[in-house]
Amino acid sequence: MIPQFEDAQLFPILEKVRAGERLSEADGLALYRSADLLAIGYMANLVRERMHGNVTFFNVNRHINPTDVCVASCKLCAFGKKARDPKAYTMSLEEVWHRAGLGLTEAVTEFHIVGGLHPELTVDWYAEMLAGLKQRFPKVHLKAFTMVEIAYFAKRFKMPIVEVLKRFKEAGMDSLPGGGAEIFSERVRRIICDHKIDGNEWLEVARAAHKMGLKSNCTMLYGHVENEEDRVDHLLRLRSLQDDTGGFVTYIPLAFHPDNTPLEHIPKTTGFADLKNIAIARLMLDNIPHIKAYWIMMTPKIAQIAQRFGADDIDGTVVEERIYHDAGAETSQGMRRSELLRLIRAAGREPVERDTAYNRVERQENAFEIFV
Ligand code: V47
Repeated sequence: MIPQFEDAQLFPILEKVRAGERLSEADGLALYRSADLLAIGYMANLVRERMHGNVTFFNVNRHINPTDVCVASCKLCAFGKKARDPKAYTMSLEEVWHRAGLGLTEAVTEFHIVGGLHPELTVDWYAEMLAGLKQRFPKVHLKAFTMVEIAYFAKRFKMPIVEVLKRFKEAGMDSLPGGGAEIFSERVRRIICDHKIDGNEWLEVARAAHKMGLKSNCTMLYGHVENEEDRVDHLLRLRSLQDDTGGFVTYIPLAFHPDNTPLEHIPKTTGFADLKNIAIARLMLDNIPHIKAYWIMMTPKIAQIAQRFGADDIDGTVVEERIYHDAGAETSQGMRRSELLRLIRAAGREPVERDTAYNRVERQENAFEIFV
């Protein structure tokens, strides 16, 4: 069957997609330059259903942000604060462990832990935080620290990156989240996150983690001052590292939220752009198993439609999100498990609760509600 495409230039890409062939840089650019969202979504959905059938994955997780104190001053960020800012916070270890336990914690399978680049917290403090969480919640997977935090710790603690990773792995870190990658283009990084590690360093920390057997996610921040070439370059660099290590589990495109950042003049992304970024990722990243439509960032409505545009994951209950809400996100800070199930089913997909490694979690529907 030949589907109706408005943009005839996409037919050669359709042939490649049908044959399971890898798409090129030129294909990536053609996709970004096309307005035929339905054609792009159709192709991404073919790939998504070939890989995951009718399933949409979600998890029951909780975000923990131990501190918002950050030595960096990234223009993209509304979360980080200077230590002298009266609104800045740093939790005590007891507070981290207490907050982790709020609500019905036996339901949670993952803690997602990221924070600012704090100038004073020590390697022992972080290791104790992880060990304390593991001791109190031995069944919960600790997905902790972006590549940017790991690189900063290495510099500040004067330890090689592999030693930092090793220390945290021994303390209980199970994997790493995908944040901090932003966009690898140096020209763009100079504008949105000057002084942060560069794209190559981000990739090298990920490589070191993967080599040690730690899996991670990966992200791309879009919708600010980047162009189509920057986005395709970013995807290809992730794909290339994945060819080497196989360590990325999930890719999450992150839409820039401008409120309360120095880049507030930039308009918010559109639903069209959000869906296109999901679909093009599914088409270009043929070696990364999962594409996540993060509902906090895209809104539950777009994340739901994204399940027909290439995404196979919608993230989880989250419970207490700060990074996007400081930047003006209007979504709620958490979602009940029953609501996730409803959204997924209404998109005609079969919801499957997963743990961080995408093993199925079996439990009785509505046997509990996790919430604070
Ligand atoms: O690293 C910061 C981005 C990331 C803004 O691995 C912003 O499963 C938009 O990485 N507007 C944190 N984006 C979120 C993240 C994430 C989220 C969900 C799941 C996973 C995962 C990872 O958010 C930061 C940065 O790239 N960010 N400020 C902002 N104003």
